[in-house]
Amino acid sequence: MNERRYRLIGSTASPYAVKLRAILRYRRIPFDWVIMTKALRKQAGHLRPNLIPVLQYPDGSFRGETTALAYDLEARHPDRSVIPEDKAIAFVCDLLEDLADEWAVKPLFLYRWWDPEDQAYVSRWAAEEWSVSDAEAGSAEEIEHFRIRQISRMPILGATAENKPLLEESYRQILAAFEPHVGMTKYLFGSRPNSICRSLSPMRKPLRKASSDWRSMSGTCLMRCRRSSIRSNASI
Ligand SMILES: N[C@@H](CCC(=O)N[C@@H](CS)C(=O)NCC(=O)O)C(=O)O
Repeated sequence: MNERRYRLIGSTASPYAVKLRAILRYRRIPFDWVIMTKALRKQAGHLRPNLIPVLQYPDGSFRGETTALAYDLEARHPDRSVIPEDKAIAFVCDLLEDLADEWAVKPLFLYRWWDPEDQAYVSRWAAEEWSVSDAEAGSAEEIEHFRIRQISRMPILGATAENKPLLEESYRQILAAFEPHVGMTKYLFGSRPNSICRSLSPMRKPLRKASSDWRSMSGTCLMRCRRSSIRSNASI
């Protein structure tokens, strides 16, 4: 490993990995993007909880939890901060980031794993990069293992038939609430990207790819989050 660089170990199928990648890119912190292999899973196996992504620091240590990592990176690298200077706005930003990380992931999970068409698409995509079984990455066995694994986790995320209307409605409400505040030339809370843009924007990508419902929403604020990310050199 290059002594001076971070390594972000994740998967393009993980919104949290893509969130942290956008932060590192926008903040111009040198890093390498690495797919989570079985060997790397073992190396980072001591982390609790053991999730994706993992950031390997230049000193070789592994750490998890994207929000905690984003704050630690703020302490270590002062330039191009994604935390608003005004403390009240920074608090609201934190709250909305929490909404994206802890709630928006529920409709995401539902949209990914509800329809057989979406299940097939996402399991093919993620099984190349996630390595959750002993089967070869990307093999038919790994794809099926991943599909069954994720579907079995739907109740844990609350993505059940009972909750489906609620999750879909709350997702539409989140989009509607953000809609007036995001544009090609404006970010939430100011003139530059912040942590909520970084957190919410990756939710768009899996949803766009996975969900037929999402296809009709492609002109929404999350799409503009994506375009503004590209403009600010923080492409997700
Ligand atoms: N709060 C964590 C959430 C990370 C997370 O839930 N990652 C998912 C993938 S998107 C994961 O690793 N799930 C467990 C698994 O699939 O084994 C963070 O921000 O890093």
